[in-house]
Amino acid sequence: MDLKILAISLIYLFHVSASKHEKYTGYTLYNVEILSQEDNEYIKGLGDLLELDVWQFGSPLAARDATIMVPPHNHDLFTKALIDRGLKYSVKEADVVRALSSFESDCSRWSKGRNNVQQPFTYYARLAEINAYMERLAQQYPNIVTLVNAGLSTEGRPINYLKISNSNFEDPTKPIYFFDTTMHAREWVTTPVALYAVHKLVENLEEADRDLLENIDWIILPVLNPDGYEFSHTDDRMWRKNRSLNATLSECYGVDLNRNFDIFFGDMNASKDPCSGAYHGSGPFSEIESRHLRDILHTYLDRIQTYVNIHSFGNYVLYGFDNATLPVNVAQIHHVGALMGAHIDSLKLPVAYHYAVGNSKFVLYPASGTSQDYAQNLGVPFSLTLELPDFRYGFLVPPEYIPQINRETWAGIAASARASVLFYRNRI
Ligand SMILES: *[C@@H]1O[C@H](CO)[C@@H](O)[C@H](O)[C@H]1NC(C)=O
Ligand SMILES: *[C@@H]1O[C@H](CO)[C@@H](O)[C@H](O)[C@H]1NC(C)=O
Ligand SMILES: *[C@@H]1O[C@H](CO)[C@@H](O)[C@H](O)[C@H]1NC(C)=O
Ligand SMILES: CC(=O)N[C@H]1CO[C@H](CO)[C@@H](O)[C@@H]1O
Repeated sequence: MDLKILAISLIYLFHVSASKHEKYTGYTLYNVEILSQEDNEYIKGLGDLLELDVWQFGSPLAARDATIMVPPHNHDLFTKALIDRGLKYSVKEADVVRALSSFESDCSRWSKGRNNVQQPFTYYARLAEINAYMERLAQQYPNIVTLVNAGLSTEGRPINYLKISNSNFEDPTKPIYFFDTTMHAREWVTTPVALYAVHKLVENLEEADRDLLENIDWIILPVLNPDGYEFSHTDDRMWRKNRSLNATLSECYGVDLNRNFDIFFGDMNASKDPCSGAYHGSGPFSEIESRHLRDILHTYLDRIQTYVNIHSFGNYVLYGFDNATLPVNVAQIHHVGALMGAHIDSLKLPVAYHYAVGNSKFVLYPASGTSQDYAQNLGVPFSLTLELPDFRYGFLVPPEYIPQINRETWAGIAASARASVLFYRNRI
């Protein structure tokens, strides 16, 4: 390339990357010690007043801090409000732009080191690469892998999933294990986990894992929110919702898909405000993406034994219901969730939390309209939410950690899948 063109491209790249993060100038990330559910309530209340972005609520049970991003004009009000309530806090990241830039350069360094030979579960791949990988596997392993297009997103991107089965997905004696990732756009580290699971089942099935294909059919959906995911790459790394716009209501884009399901809709800690990160949408299933997920659950309901909605971050395995009523088979759900957490913990890094396992309302914070509660209420025996580790980086998990998260999470998925088989045979 001509040097002048190179220089211009570099300036352009630098400019794009700097201006992309500009909106976070002066934003700060805080840790806040949470001692009770009421403290989370208090934070939630402040959130609406002070335009906070609550990356994660705290858990009094698991002794975990909340992680909260605060805009520059509200730092003082925010810290004053914490002091008023006697909440301890610390600055986790004084300069969010710096953290974003450092994450970005980390990603490009990681990619350069890859020499174009790595598979898309080893880095933060773009949607096109993820879809290409899925297509390639479907072509290369037609006896095991079927690529299904669930439909399009609002902006017309395909929402794809893979069915993986060595019995043509037709054996009624096999349970289905279904999981999805990247429902929230900025939770990038979840999608590699899905692609790695596909890899382990299809391209790299070990002798010791043969039972996972013999005894189970799989549905794996790596990017539930493709518009939001791409937007988080091109425009705003911190985007959470989808990219829908209801111009009659508001100028703000996006719905929190995990508040949009038809269960306790709008009851607990979802937002009616279209500008909020937890906006629940104009009604249950107003969003195309949540409807696609609903339809998969309904289509395969008779055989789905376990559904897992995978998020980042916090090291939790959670289950319903968020209205403080436990499902009747809670003992079995807890057993499967605890197995999952323990298997992940057995491979965890020292810096990571141990997994906390329990009801989402009691362990963390109640939310309404989640796919977890929807699936549980629909009749999926084990419906879980898995929150992956962040190693203290929040959503900006450096790519060096991807192989670790893939490996440990796969151990948890495999263990819970094996347990599902026994319960399915006994119809629990
Ligand atoms: C987002 O929300 C809009 C409307 O609220 C919906 O029509 C659309 O299907 C959703 N999905 C995407 C990817 O925008
Ligand atoms: C937009 O909002 C209005 C008012 O709540 C609602 O009646 C309408 O169905 C919404 N449209 C979409 C596409 O969600
Ligand atoms: C909570 O929701 C579940 C599932 O819909 C329902 O069975 C239960 O009765 C509800 N509990 C309360 C207290 O409303
Ligand atoms: C701010 C808010 O809506 N908080 C609610 C969260 O959910 C709990 C449990 O239902 C309610 O008690 C809070 O009022």
